[in-house]
Amino acid sequence: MLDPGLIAAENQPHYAEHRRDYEHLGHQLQRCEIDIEGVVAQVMAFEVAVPSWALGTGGTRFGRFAGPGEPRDVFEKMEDIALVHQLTGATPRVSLHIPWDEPDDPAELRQHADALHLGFDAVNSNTFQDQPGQGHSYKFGSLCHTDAAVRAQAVEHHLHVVEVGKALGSEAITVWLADGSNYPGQMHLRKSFERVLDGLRQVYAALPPAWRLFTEHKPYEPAFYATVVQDWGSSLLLAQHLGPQAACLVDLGHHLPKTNIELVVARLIGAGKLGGFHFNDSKYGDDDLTAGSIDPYQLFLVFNELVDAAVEGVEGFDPAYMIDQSHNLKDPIEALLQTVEALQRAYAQALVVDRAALSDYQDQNDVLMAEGALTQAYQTDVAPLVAEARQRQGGALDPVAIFRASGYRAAKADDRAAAAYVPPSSL
Ligand code: RM4
Ligand code: MN
Ligand code: MN
Repeated sequence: MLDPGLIAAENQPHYAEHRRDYEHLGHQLQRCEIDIEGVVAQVMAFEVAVPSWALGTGGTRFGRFAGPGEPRDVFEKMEDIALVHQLTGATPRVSLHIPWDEPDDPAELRQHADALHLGFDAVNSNTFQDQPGQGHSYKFGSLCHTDAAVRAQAVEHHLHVVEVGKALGSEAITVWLADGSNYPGQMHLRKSFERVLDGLRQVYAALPPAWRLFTEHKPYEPAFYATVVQDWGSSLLLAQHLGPQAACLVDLGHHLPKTNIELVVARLIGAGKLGGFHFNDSKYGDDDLTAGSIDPYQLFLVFNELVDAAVEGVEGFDPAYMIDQSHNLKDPIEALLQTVEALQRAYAQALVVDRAALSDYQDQNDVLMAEGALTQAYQTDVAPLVAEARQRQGGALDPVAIFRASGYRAAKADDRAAAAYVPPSSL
């Protein structure tokens, strides 16, 4: 954690300029009858969970280029997440991957989290790899497998993940299944789905009452021909069959190029089954790039649907926000600081949409003005508002600048020299 004096807004060289920019934006928004203070308050309340697997440098199946001072275990990953939270005021929870970051002693990790003022968000299961000592292989699937013993082992793993989550204070499990096939004929398309549903029913039955179960779809990879939970329709079927505690998770990178993701989001909200997000961005596939780096307009349009549902007070609308990224080239802490800013920016832009005007234009079929209501908000430079919200939350006006000036990474490169970071075995 950094010295609060280093972060304090009034100690920053550009503080006076920031105040002027913020006031100017306030006047600009006032002309559209938007109160900047109300928007700031909502941005301040925005929270997003950080995945434990995003703190080490990522990689691809072709290689991984390690950075200095990577966290060597989940305790050190939590330290880095606490720093992201200190600088942004927006990341108070961690989403753990089991077994990649499974603690030997969950109570000890929970204490560590308490000391860092962090909590735990959804826990993530992993039946896409075989673990050492495991009785059965997932080579041909887990919950969809033709062999009941493999399916039972996969159910058992999920029950274990729920137990770990309970000990940590999580209240949700995210299930992403790699299950699928590479060739036509390899897998019975209908029956494999039935088997997955049957397994998830057993997991669902073990959920504590306050818990939610998120089903996460993905079109392909590692299965290249047919993935069992390949699209939002399959995910919705699962969530609807399972019951009220189940809902769908939308990973922004899990769509084929040009898919209208905001429409997917709108459908799931309409069905009362939007459980949450894995934020990231992509150009071609599940690239896990920084949110908003490739298509910031799409990110805005997704947030526009979220704000629309919140303003309308859609019943049961309460999505969980999580990041799911792999930082192969950027410093992971810097990439996360940038991600939080991109999310808050898209959210703030969605908050300044003139919804009454938009609704009128839609009713009148005034295409140009309806589109303009969105682009006007999207083109508003909300950066001063986001910075103001961040510093009122105790965060930094310019998180990356403070991080770079702090020497944190260099200090960790010394402290953490003794043992190397062990990347997830998928890399
Ligand atoms: C998957 C999916 C899951 C994530 C794994 C590592 O593609 O996005 O959410 O846990 O990758
Ligand atoms: Mn994901
Ligand atoms: Mn993914």
